[in-house]
Amino acid sequence: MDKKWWKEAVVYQIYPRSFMDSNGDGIGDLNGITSRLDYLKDLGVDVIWLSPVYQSPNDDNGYDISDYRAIMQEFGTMEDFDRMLSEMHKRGIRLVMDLVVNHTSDEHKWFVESRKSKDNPYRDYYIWRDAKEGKEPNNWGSCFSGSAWKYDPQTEMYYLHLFSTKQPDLNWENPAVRKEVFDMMNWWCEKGIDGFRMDVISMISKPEGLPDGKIPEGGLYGDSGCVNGPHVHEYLQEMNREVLSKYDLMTVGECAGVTIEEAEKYASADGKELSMVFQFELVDLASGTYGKWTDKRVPLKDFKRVMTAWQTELEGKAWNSLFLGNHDQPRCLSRFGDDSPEYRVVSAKMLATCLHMMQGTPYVYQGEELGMTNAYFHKLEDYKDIESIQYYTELTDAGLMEPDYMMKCLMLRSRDNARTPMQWDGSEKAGFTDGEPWIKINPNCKEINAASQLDDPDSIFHYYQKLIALRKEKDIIVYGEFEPLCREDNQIFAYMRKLDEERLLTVCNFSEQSAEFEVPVEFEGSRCLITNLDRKVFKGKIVLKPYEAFVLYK
Ligand code: TEU
Ligand code: CA
Repeated sequence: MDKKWWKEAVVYQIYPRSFMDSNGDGIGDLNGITSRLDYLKDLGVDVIWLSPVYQSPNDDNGYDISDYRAIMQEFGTMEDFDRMLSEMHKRGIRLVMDLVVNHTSDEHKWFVESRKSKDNPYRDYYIWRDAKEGKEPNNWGSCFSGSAWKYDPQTEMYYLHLFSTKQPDLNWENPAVRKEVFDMMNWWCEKGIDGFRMDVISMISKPEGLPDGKIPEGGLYGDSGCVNGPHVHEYLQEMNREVLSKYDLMTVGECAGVTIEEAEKYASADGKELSMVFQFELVDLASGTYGKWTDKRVPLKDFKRVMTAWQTELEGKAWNSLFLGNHDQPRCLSRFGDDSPEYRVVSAKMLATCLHMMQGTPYVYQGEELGMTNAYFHKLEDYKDIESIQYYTELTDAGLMEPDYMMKCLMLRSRDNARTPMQWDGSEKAGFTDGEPWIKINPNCKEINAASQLDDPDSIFHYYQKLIALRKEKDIIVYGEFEPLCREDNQIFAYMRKLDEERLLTVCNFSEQSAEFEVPVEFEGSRCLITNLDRKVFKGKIVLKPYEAFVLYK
C-alpha cells in the first residue's frame, strides 16, 4: 500500500471558540491555541484541524464566512494566525484549515452585491429562483429546519440556503465562483497551511432543474437531493488540478450522505480528488422520524456492521478517516460509552482502543482525550446552537414533538454538548477564561480536567498518548488489513489486523456486563500492547470485565 504522511498521522480537532481564551472576553482565540500547543505536542498529535477562524457574523459559529482572507476579530489578527502556524510547525504539528465553500455568509461582499439586482455581476454567484405559484420554488428543507428558500424583497426572488438563511449557497455551476474559491485556497496554501477539511463538500453540486424532493414520512420538507450531486466529482477533480496537486496536502471531505461506493470516488487511491472523507453512516445510526432528534442508543451490532463494512470495503481502494465525535455530534463517551462515574474512565479508554487500532486516520475531538461528557443542558436558554434552537421551535410548534421529549433529545444529541469549553483545570472557569464564558462550562470540570490527568499516569489523557505513540511504533496499526472476528457477538467488538507475518488483535467489551471471549490460538505467546484494566493472562476462554479492552501483538 502507498505510504503517505497523512495515513500515519493522528488529527486533533480544535473548535476555537471553546478551546482557550487568552484575553478574558469569554471566547476562545488564536493566542489561546498557541499557548496550549505544548499540551498537544505532549499528547503526540501530528495534525490540527481548526474549525473556521475567518471573519464571520457567527450565525453558525464561523461556518458563515463573510471574508475568507481575514481572521474573525474575536479570534485575533492575521499576525496571531501567522505566529500560531509557525509555532505549530516548530513543534512538527501541521495545520488543516476548514474550507467552507458550499455557502458564504449573507454578509459576504459577493452576496451583498448579488442581492442588489438581477443584472449585478455577482448575481450568478448564488442560486436565485422565482416564486412558484406564489410560494417557494420547490419543497426542499434546510438542514437547520424550515424551507431552504428565502424570499428577498429587493429583487422579488428567492435564494437557496441549505443551512441557515444567513448561509446562502454558492452556485458552483458558475466557473467564476470556482475560480474565486481556487484562488482563495491557493492563497492559504501559499501561507504554508497543510491541508483542508471541506465542509459539506458532498453538497456543492445541485440536481439539474432543482426538482421537488421526497418528503419523508411524518416530515415537513422534501429532500434536496444535493448530496453527491451530478457534477461534484468534476468540481473536485478541477480543484485538485488547480490547487491540491500543487502542494503536499492532507484533505478530508465532510460527506454527509456518502455511501462506500461514493467514498471510493471522493477518496480514491489514485489521488484525483481527496485524501479521505468523513462518512456519516456511523453517526447517523439510530436516527428517528425527525432525524437525529431521538433518544435511541446505537446497538453494538449496527456499530460493528458499519465500521466493519467501511474497513473491509475500502481496503486498498480508498483511505478511511476514524472519528466518533466532532463539533456537530454529542460527546462520544456519552453516546457510545458510559459516562457514569463508575464506568467513565474505563469505557472512554475502551472506545479509544476500538477506534485507534483500526485502519485509517484517527481524529480526536478536543476534550475527548480527557473523557469530557455531554453538557446535558436542561434549559432552552442554555443552548446557543442555531440548529438546536430552530428545531426545538419548529418541532414543538408544529405539535410533532412534546416539549419535554424534545428537551431530552437536545440533552442527548445537541451540538452544544460538544461545544462547552475545554476543561483545563478544576477551577470555576475550568482554566478556559478569566471572564464570562460564551457558553456554560460543564460543572464536572472539577473531576474531569487536563491538569489532574497530566498528573495521573492512569488517566484517559495518558491512555490516548500511549495509543498515539503505538501507531507511530507499529506499521501494522496504520497499514495492516482489517479482519472482523465474532461478528454475531452482541457485547464484544473484536478484530484482527494483518501485515505480512505480523498480527494484531483488538478486543473490546462494549457492554456493562462481563463477556466471554476465546483468544485465538495463533495469539498464544503474544504480547499485550495496551489494556484499560489489569489483565495478565490472555489465553483460551477468558471473561472480560465491563468495558474491558486489550490489544495483543505477535
Ligand atoms: O455540517 C454539515 C452537516 O451535515 C450538519 O448539518 C450536520 O449534519 C449537523 O450539524 C448534525 O447535527 C457542517 C459543519 O460541520 C457544521 O458545523 C455547520 O453548521 C454546517 O456544515 C454548515 O456549514
Ligand atoms: Ca478571547
